Amino acid sequence: VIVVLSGGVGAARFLSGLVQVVDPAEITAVVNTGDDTVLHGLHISPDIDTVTYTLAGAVNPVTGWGLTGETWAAMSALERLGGASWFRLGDGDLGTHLYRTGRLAEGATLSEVTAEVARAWNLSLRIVPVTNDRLRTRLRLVDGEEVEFQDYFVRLRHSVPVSAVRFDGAAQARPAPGVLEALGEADLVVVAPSNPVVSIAPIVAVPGVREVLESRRESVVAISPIIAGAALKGPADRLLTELTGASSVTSVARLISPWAATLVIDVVDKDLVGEVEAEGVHAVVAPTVMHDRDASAELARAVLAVHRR
Ligand code: FO1
Repeated sequence: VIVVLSGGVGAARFLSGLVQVVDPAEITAVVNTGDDTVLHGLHISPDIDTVTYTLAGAVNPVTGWGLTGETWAAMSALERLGGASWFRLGDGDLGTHLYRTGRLAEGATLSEVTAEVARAWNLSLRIVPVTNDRLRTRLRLVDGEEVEFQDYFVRLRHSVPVSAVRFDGAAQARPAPGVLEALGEADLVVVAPSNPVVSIAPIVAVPGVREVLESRRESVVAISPIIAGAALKGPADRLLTELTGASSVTSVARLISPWAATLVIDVVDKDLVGEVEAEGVHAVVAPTVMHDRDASAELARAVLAVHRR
């Protein structure tokens, strides 16, 4: 069994490669819920939906989130009424949020709802939220204001300086059923090329997760989301610079070193192998840019080869 610690778009693309080279029934994605939000009274789980829609072949290929061929009638109606429309919810996507919100109100857990949605899309990999309890990534801006993740990411277009990040609720959160067991028993734990500060860190902040990773550090392989100092998508480079002083594969290595033995870095960063290894992390060089499903499968093969080494 392979467990993949997952954020949104980068993780979804990696998983779309992994399912081509490993039986999906052998894969468990443990997904960040720190980006979850409530808007219009609806519970939205962007990373879970991005992973689900991508593996279903239904994701919008341009944005990497939301459904392909989406229509926007509900958003137009909302705009007419003066409702909040900065977070774009397509008509089909809204169906997912209505279903999730309704099921949670009936008393179902987020893991149950996530499994139901995955089944409806005929997926055979397991998609599990890291926790069924409330977990919210919050960012302190340099002007002192603290905002929730989607406010930072979408409303403020992740273009404002951040002085600190915290994971509200993490200390009280219990791992979702099966998460610690899957991590403890997996042949391999892959850390997807997701933002280490706001996608992977909240997963590791859930009590018990870090401990089990530390205890199995040799089986944990991370993929750097930073290539030549920059993130392909989102604010990982910016946040790493603001919060750790530098954005490079070396800063990623420093963050994961306590609980991951190996970091896969892109070929363009091959000269940084020594720096990464000085952080106590074994560096493996491979093409990591997932242009298409074939490139994703190639990266998945490279990660599996590290493990079989
Ligand atoms: N990202 C945006 O940049 N703008 C949006 O309006 C937006 C809407 C949205 C709706 C549903 C969903 O599942 C994701 C959505 N995202 C949007 C992406 C999301 O904010 C981020 O990709 C993740 O939270 C970061 O991992």
